[in-house]
Amino acid sequence: MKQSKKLGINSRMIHGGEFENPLGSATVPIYQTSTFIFDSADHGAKCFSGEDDGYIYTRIGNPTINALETLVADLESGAQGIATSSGMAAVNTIYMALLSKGDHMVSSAAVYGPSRVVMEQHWSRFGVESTYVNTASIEEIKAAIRPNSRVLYIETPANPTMDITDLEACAKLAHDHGMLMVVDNTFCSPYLQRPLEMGADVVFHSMTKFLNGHADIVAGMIVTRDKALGSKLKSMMVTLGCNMDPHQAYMVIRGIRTLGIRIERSQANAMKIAAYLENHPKVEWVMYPGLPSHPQHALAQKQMDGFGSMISFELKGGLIAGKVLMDNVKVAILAVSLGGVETLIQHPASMTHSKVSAEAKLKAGITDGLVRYSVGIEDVDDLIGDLEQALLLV
Ligand code: LCS
Repeated sequence: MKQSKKLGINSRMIHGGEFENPLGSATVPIYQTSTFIFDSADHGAKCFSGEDDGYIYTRIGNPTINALETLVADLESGAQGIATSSGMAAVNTIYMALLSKGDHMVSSAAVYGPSRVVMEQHWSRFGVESTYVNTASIEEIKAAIRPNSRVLYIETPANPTMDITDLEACAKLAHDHGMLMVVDNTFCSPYLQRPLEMGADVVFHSMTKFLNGHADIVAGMIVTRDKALGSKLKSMMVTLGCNMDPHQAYMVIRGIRTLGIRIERSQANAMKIAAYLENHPKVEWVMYPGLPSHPQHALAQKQMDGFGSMISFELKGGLIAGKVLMDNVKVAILAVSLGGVETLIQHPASMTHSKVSAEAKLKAGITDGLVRYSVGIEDVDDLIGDLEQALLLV
């Protein structure tokens, strides 16, 4: 939709995304095809040379996928969207495009486990170095920067600690040192936080989470602030072959239509649940950016448009008590993933972050007793009642 920039974010989530629509379909059609017919041999050659922007082959481009890419790029205030088969496909496309042998990356210590493990165990085999620090401290980041540092990789709020990093300050620091800043915006979605507007160069998502929102698809998206970087990442994605499928793209477009109302509902629930947990005598601590007790509550207020729906907490009885809780909730589902309409509970130390070394987990604040709770859109009284009955058994 041409004038979409002028509309508010809720309207753009419904009417945004560019696609040709000769038949007047109210929704984006699914072009379930691997390849596209050329008008002539000359036309095919022109498509490959770039003289003609016609579609060639779905790994390279597809109208349904393009509709999603233009939609998310618009929501993130970016120049180009690159859809990927999963969030991890986005992570690896970024690492491969932006880092070479001998380069160094500085990253948040608390990040989604595999984003760190793949760098430390695999990209290191190809000579890429990395240092993991508490990015809530600008001083720690500064101290980690080396002459060969090329990328500052930030996850905020961080999975699963809920630490918040100052995006504007980090973008300035990265650029002062000739580095690119990459932000994993999965926990917020563009509805709550737009890192490109704060100076980031690349933002990406596991769209498996909030953007799709219904726990039925695995998908990823990279968005760049400028076109040249977008072309570089796009050609890497095409070469790696970690493209999205058209049906996947359709599902995410459908999910995004309700992103605003889902987030409003789930974060209102989360605020009440975080306050309930904080006041519960069996709870040791709660980390939720909306609580005044969160160490970066003021920063969260400044750079986020809401506090989201992810909570981490620890019970006074530590891991044993946490396991009793997880085994006894009946409305929340015991499963990994997050950001869906259904409330999920999981144990990062033994599940999503199990492959991160014990030492690294400790340093990043991922304690054995930490329980992660992704709040859905159920009736909040049912969720609190569910926690209440399970906490009685602890
Ligand atoms: N980034 C973040 C912040 C994530 O939470 C995840 C997945 C990814 C990237 C990778 O995305 P995927 O390939 O799964 O689409 N996070 C998960 C989690 O916390 N539980 O299960 C998956």
